[in-house]
Formats: sequence, C-alpha cells, structure tokens
Amino acid sequence: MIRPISLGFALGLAVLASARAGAAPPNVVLIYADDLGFGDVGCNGARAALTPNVDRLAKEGLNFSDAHTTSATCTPSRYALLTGEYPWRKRGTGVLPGDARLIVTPGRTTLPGVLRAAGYRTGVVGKWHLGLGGESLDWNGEIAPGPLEVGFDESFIMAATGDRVPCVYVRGRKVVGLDPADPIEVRYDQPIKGEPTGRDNPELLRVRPSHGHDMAIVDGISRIGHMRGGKAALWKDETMADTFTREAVAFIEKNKAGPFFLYFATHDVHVPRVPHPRFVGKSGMGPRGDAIVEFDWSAGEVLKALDDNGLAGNTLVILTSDNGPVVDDGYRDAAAEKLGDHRPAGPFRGGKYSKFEGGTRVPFLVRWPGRVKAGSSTKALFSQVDLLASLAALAGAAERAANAPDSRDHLAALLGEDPVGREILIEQGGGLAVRRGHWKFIPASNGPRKNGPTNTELGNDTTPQLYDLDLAPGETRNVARDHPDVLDRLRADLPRP
Ligand code: NG6
Ligand code: CA
Repeated sequence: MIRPISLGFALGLAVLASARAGAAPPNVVLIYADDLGFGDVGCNGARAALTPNVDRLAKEGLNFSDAHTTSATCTPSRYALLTGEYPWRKRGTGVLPGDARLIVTPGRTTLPGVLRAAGYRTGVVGKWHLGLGGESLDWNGEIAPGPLEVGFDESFIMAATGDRVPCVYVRGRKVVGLDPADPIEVRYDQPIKGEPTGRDNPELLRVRPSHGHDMAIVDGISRIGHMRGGKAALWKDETMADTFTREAVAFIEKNKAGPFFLYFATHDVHVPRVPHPRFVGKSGMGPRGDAIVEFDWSAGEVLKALDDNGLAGNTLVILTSDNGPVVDDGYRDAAAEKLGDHRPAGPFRGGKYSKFEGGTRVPFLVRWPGRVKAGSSTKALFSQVDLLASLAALAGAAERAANAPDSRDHLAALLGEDPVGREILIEQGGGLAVRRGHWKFIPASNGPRKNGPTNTELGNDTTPQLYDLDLAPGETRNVARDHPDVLDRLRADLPRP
C-alpha cells in the first residue's frame, strides 16, 4: 500500500532528480546570524514587529523546527558549515582568539570550494572567526591564507568577533583603510605597554563589561585581547551592520549574472550590541532586541537586492544562526532586565554553550520560489554540516563532496520534500550529546550545571539524561530509567572519546 506521505515523497524525489539533471542551478544566499536563538524570530513565536523580514522568508518559504548547528558556539559551527566535518573530530576548533591561525586547511574540500568548482562565483561578507594566516601573520601586510585560499573568490570580513581585537575589516588580504604610518599590533598574551585597558581605565568606557572583556579599549568599548595602532582602520560598532550589508548587496549586484554563492555572516546579534542609532529603542528590549531588529533589517536589504535585480526566483535563500542565544554574554547591556516575556530559545532549554536543545537548535528558513512551498514547515532533523553535500548535489557536483567526512546529501529535506532528514545527529555543547529521531541522550558528566556568568543551563548532570522531545520538547522530564534500551542505543551512537 502506498501511503500519502510516501507518494508525496516519491513525487518530490522525481522532481529533485529532474532538477539535478536539468536547469541551471540557482544562486545560493546563506544569511548566517550570530547568537540568534530559535525563539528570537517572529515566525518561531517572538513578537512579529521584531523580525518582519525573517517572517517574510517564512511566509514565502519553508520553516524548520528541528534544524541545528553542529555546536553551541561560533568557531566550531562555522568550521563544520564550511568543511562538512564535525568539529569535535579536530583539535583547535574551539572559540578562537582574534590572532589565531587559519584552521581550515587550504586545499581541503569546502562548501565555497565545491560551489566554485561547479561554476559559482563565491563570496563571504561578515564574521569569519576561523583564524587567518599560516606560520606567521602580519596585520600590516598580506593576510593569508584566509577565505581566498579556502574557496572564496571575494571576501570582506572581520577576523573574529566584535568583542575581540583586531577591530578592523579585512578585504581580500588587506586591512581596509590602514595607514602604513600607524601599523597595527595585536597580542593576546599580555597587555601592550602604554595602552589603556578596560580593567585599569573604566572611566574611558561607554559600554561596560559584565564579565571578561576588560582589555583593549576601542571606541569606548573594552574587548578581548590587546591592540595598538591602526587608528584610521578601526571599525565603528554602530555602522558595522550597514557596512556588511552594503558589501553583501554589492556582491549580489556585481555577480548578478550568476550563479553566485554569498555567505553573509552578520555580526548581529553578538556582543557588544551597539546597533545604529536608528534601531535604538525599536524593540523595547534594550540593545539585544535592537540588534535583532538590526539583523532583520540586514536580511531585508539582501532580499530587496534580490528583488530589485530580478534574482529572487532563481535564488535559494537560507537564513539561520551559528549557535543558540545568550542573554548576558559579557557586557552590561540590560539584556536580562529588559527581556520581559521574550524567550530567546523558544520552547527549548539551555542556549549558547549548552548541550540542551537551545544550544544548537536555531532558526532555519529556506526560500526558493517555485521549488520550495511557500508558508510550509518541516520537522525534519537537519544539520548545517549537511549543507556542503546538499548544496553540492543542488549544483550538480555531488561527487565533489566526497571528502567532507560528515556531510550528507539531505537536499530533499532542505527543500521540504523529505520529512525525516537525518537519522542521527551529534550535538556539541562543551561535551557531546546525541539525537535519534525524537530521542535525545546526554551522557553523565561532572561539568558545571550552569555557566556562571551567562547563567545558561549547560545540560551537565552526574546521571545520564534521556529525553523524549515529543513528550516534552523542553527537556524537562528525564526518562532514562523508563527506557534503558533506548538509552543504550543512543549511547552507542555517540563517538568513542
Ligand atoms: C566567550 C566570550 C563571549 C563570546 C564568546 C564567543 C568572555 C567572558 N566571553 O569567551 O563574550 O565572545 O566567547 O562567542 O570573554 S561566539 O559566538 O563567537 O562563539
Ligand atoms: Ca555565535
């Protein structure tokens, strides 16, 4: 007997097969927010006024309720996104300092590299946070290897995060606007003599840290790491979203003949949250909410550029985030006090840094008019690590994904044609947890239950935890004792330490 769902699924596969064989592949725009939680967007339960453009994507496309980053922090998630390899397989993929060496080995298979080889023009705009340079790195000279050595044709980035030095933009292999007479010096091991720090000179600060972030002072905000010089090249936090958005739109306009792949990685809504004055007060939730409004504006500008250039119909847009939400991530920006009834992780427990679902389950929207059903939703279990193989398949270059060890072709799930997606997913938040269908297992550990400064529940417990997410999506009922067989099975799914 053919059940309706398998019939639909079979039809979907038939359509897919023809798409793979036939027409020119679409442009791909990946809008990648920073620290944006599942519940931070209107289509997942936040107030609609917060994110009209994200919600527009939901109305015109497909909304995932169970899509994940590989990890609950930035660097590992981005490493997996670009390489198709789970980051916990490789040492040195934790949150990187701003002077770290490039951790994506040039020459290896990457998402942009695969698409470039398939005829795409590839560009990255925004947050990088995967390290730059090889044996040595001179911020005043040629900054390489970097994005251009791992698959991107064009690059306009910040090296690490908004709260880490160096606070400059890098276009291609050069710091933008650098005055050679005022060279940049960056160090993370010790302070630079004569330079004020947040710790010693709080009177110079306009945004104060709540924890950490007490080193170099750049434009009245103390950061992680030390830097001196490069005055003419320093970014303005207030115009960062404008700058990145302008670069993203310019990339689209320049490459509109297509096909192109744009990886637009915003700084919003990471700390320090210093949105442009025109967004200040717009959310009623203080700087964190205003940064969400600013992120949404950036996404809207990209959608508008696609519309204005007649590209919307032939562009696959994906909007997602690099890890779950965090409220107080180190600056006194009143994010906790002004939260009200807003729930950044939606119905899920935990957030950034956590093994609970809030750590890796993020907003994930896909729009491709004519191919992806407007206003649809899916419960498919999807991981960003699969974007490499899935988009390679889309581009007719499936074979190029062969050396991306953990990336699987789930294009059918990505387009809403397979309701299941991944069978097993490993989630990283400090240690590892595992998902199999609606089951979630977190092994016993002695780690702290909460991240002290951010107040995030980390998911650590001295006894094993098993959750049935259909029963309680918020991981509130540990059913380990009731289902020893399920527990054993999921334990076996976890990689050996
Ligand atoms: C932490 C920072 C946090 C943030 C995070 C990385 C402190 C006290 N906290 O170490 O503010 O920068 O690293 O965030 O320094 S991520 O989104 O790039 O992973
Ligand atoms: Ca992040």
